[in-house]
Amino acid sequence: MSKDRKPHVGLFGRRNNGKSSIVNRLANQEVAIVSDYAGTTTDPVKKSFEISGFGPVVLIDTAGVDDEGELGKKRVVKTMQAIKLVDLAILVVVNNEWANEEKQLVEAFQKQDTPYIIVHNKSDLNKPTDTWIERVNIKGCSGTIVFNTIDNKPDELITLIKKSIPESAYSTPSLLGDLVRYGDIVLLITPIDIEAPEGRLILPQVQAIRDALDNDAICIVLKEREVDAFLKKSAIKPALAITDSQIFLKADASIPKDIPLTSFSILLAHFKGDFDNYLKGTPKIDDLDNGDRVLLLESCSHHVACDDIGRVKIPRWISTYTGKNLQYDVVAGLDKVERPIGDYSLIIQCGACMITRKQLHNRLGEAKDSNVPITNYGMTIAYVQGIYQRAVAPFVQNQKEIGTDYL
Ligand SMILES: Nc1nc2c(ncn2[C@@H]2O[C@H](COP(=O)(O)OP(=O)(O)OP(=O)(O)O)[C@@H](O)[C@H]2O)c(=O)[nH]1
Ligand SMILES: [Mg+2]
Repeated sequence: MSKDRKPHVGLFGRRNNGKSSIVNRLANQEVAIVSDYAGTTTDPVKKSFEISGFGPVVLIDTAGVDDEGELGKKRVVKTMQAIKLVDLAILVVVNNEWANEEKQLVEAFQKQDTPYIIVHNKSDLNKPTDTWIERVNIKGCSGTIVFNTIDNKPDELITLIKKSIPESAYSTPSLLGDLVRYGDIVLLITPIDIEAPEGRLILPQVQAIRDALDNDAICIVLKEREVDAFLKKSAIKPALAITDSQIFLKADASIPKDIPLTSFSILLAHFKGDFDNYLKGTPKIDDLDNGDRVLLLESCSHHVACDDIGRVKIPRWISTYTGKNLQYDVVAGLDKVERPIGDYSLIIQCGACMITRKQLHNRLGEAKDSNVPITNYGMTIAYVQGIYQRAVAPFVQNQKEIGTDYL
């Protein structure tokens, strides 16, 4: 599903603040040139190594953002561009500085949705004041560290880096990556009913087609009522079938058991959702009891098909499956959830095709912190229809991870 990659961490700040010295501390060796000449590091430099207690990482050391002159300005542009490359930024500050240089960097991190931490370096010379700590620890900042590279161990910094790097930093995601190979045939079952938008396919379907082509696979797109005849007539054995979640049962009956079958929604859940948590959360449907509240999170506010599935179908299916009297709330778009998240016994997130991975993970963060079980639209539908194991199997190597006890 994804290619392993090393998380990228960038060091930013004014010249001479000790960015390169911090790189060396983290690497536990002299990988970067350090000197008291302001402007030692000129271009962004990538250093790939293993941080003890953390693992492999790519550190990007940059030129100071307060560089001057014609050449200096060019360096600053390069430094700012490097923000795009990093999964986490470390802003290195000394002497309680908090002026334009720092503010502009923070603004750029926020604009690019890049998590950042702040290191107050050279604290052996000047300690940060409480006022400074309070001032810099604004929304979006994942934490501050009082540090010096002379005699401080980097352990606390490494722990903060670990905590602040998003999961997405460890992989380059591909929707179908590990599921299909060169020349494989993928069957995409897409109902064209009244809920289908006029004259086009919906985003997850388009994304799946594109991803299959990127993986040099061959796509066959057909409606659910054509599947039986097609398989019989063509003698083609697809490597994978992907169906719209709403016709899971029909697809399950039509697609021979030796062909992996999943849904667009589960594909997306695995691609950009919190899949491991969804796997843990889905079987919690069985624990729902009379009076429990279920929250359905829809990421878009305009899609009629999702609207109906979130507001009508999923509640109906869950109620039928559990036989319990449950309360359902639907929150659309990125609207605020009015009730405290702890009021909910289960959260069901849609495929989130309209929002970014970062937005989705931010949105689910609170639920995760409050230990409220989370699942996904497609996984819920598969679960209550009794085809969950088959639907998630393509993504799960070890069957135990699926939580088959309930089956
Ligand atoms: N006292 C003290 N000096 C430090 C500390 N960290 C770095 N230095 C010194 O500060 C100077 C600049 O350090 P560098 O690591 O080169 O700083 P930099 O931010 O990479 O600088 P540029 O590459 O010029 O932007 C060097 O002389 C370091 O030895 C620290 O925590 N305390
Ligand atoms: Mg440097």
